[in-house]
Amino acid sequence: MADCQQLKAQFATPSGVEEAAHRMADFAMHHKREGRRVVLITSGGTKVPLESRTVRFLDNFSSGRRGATSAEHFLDAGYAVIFLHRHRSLFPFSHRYASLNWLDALQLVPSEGPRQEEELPSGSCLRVEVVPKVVPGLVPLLQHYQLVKEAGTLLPVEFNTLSEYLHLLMAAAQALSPLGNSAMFYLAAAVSDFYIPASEMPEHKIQSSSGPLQITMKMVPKMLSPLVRDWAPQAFIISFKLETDPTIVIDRARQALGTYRHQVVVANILDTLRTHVILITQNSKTDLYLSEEEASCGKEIEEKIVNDLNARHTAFINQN
Ligand code: 9Z3
Repeated sequence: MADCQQLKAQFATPSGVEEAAHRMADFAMHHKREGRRVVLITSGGTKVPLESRTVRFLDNFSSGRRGATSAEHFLDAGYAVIFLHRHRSLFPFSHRYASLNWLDALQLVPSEGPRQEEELPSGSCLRVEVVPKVVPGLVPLLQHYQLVKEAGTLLPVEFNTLSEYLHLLMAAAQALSPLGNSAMFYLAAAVSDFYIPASEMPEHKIQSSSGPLQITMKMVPKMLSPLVRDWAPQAFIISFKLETDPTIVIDRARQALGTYRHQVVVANILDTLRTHVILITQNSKTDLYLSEEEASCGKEIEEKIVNDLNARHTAFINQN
């Protein structure tokens, strides 16, 4: 089991963590005063370096879509959101246009009047305009995003490596501890189970001339254990369990609940992760599905997950 001191000894504190810790603490205290619940969402994969002057690393498939979409639904439900996400993974609101080349969404038009943006050497003036059909739904989305920005209810915090993730999660747990049971942890990031300790990593790029590569990796300490037991014992904690084999996913989720004794495991299977999840608690199992019809109308399964968890969080607060 890992505690703060052990983790700090195993993973040197990356730069920037202290500053992010202050931002998270200020954010949490502000929203506590406003009477708002706060959810910490972790999102995206982690990068595990194989060399200290890193050229190669081990990564995973997570796009951050689950976390980004869930953040929007938590904001709609009145939560303040700390969005702890992998650098360049999908981001709330903008993820809808993630596959777009922005240059295709913009066009240059001759500019009239005084608010010209760029004067070309020829003396003609042009301004940039959005091509609406390339970015459908942009206006309401932008309005929504700007409202969230004005309300100050979304705090993005970035990580890149496994070590940054671990330190920032620890700092977030400290930041949220004054909120007691009105804090929620929604741990959707796909965190590596394996890493190479700094002391065992080659400094320079591994040479292919040395032949086939064999590496031995250590187990990453299970953060859920100290999180539930020591760092946020009053909070409402949700972990995710991903499997590729549907026959084992429920058992594995129940095992995690038994081991860590937190509130909910959201189980999902790689092939169906956008249309089916199973919410497991100590005494319940709830299947949530997204039908083809719902998907074709732009509905997302995260809306159902967040509605369900919001209700469970209310019951949890009232019970405690
Ligand atoms: C999940 O299961 C998430 O739902 C996904 C979302 C990563 C599948 P995307 O980011 O995907 O929308 O592309 N997250 C947790 C996965 C995980 O690694 N869980 C660990 C495990 O299963 C426990 S914390 O052992």
